[in-house]
Amino acid sequence: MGRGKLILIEGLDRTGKTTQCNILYQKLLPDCKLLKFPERSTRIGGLIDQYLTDDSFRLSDQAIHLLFSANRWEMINSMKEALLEGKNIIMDRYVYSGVAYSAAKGTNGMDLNWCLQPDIGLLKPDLTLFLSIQDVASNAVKDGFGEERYETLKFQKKVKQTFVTLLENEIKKGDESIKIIDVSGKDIQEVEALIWEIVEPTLTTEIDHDNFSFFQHK
Ligand code: FDM
Ligand code: MG
Repeated sequence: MGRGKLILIEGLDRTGKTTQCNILYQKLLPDCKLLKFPERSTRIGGLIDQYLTDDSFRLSDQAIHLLFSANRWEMINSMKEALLEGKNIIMDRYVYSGVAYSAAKGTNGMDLNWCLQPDIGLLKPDLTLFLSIQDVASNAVKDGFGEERYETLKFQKKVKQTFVTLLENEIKKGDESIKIIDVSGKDIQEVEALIWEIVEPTLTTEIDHDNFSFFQHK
C-alpha cells in the first residue's frame, strides 16, 4: 500500500483557505486528516495564540518565528503516522506562511533564507495550492479582518510580495508541487472546482510507503 498524500492550501488571510480545506476534507473522508497551523491547542500553540490576539504580549520577531516552526515540529510524528497509515492530510497553512509572514516584517537578518532554516527537515507537501488574490484591499474589508496582529492592509501587501517571491522562485527552480490559483472574484464552488482539478490526479498517483520529501537547504 502506498502512503497518504500531504496537501497544503496556502494564502493570505481571508482568501478562503479554511473553507476550501474543510470542503476537501469532507470529500476525502474517512481516510483523511485535517490540520491547521498554527495548531493553537498545544502549549506552544497557546503562546502563538496569545501573541496573535494580544498586542501587549511582546516577543522578538526571531522568537515568535521559532515558535511557529516548533509548532510544526511538534506535529511531525503524528503526521508521519497518519501518512503511513494511508491517510491523506489536508493542511491549512504550513512552512510557506511561516517564511512569508516573518520575512515580510523586514527585520534585520530575517531574510527568506534565514526564515526557512528552522523548517529544514520538515515533511514537504506533495501538493501546495496557493490561493492568490489580485486586490489585497478587497480582503481587508471582509468581516473579522483586523482582529489579529498581522491583519493590517499594509502588512498583508508585504506578505503578498514575500509569498510571490518565495513561491515563484521555487516554481522557477523546477518545483512542480506548487500551484498558484487566482481566486479573485471567484465564488466558493468555482474555487472548489479549480482545486479539485489539481488535487484529483495527485490523489490517484501512487507514492511508495517510505518515499517522503523534506524541506532542504538551498
Ligand atoms: N502565521 C502562520 C505565521 O506568521 N507564521 C506561521 O508559521 C504560520 C503557520 O499566523 F496571520 C500567521 C498567519 C496568520 C496568523 O493564522 C494566524 P490563521 O490562519 O489566520 O489562524
Ligand atoms: Mg487569520
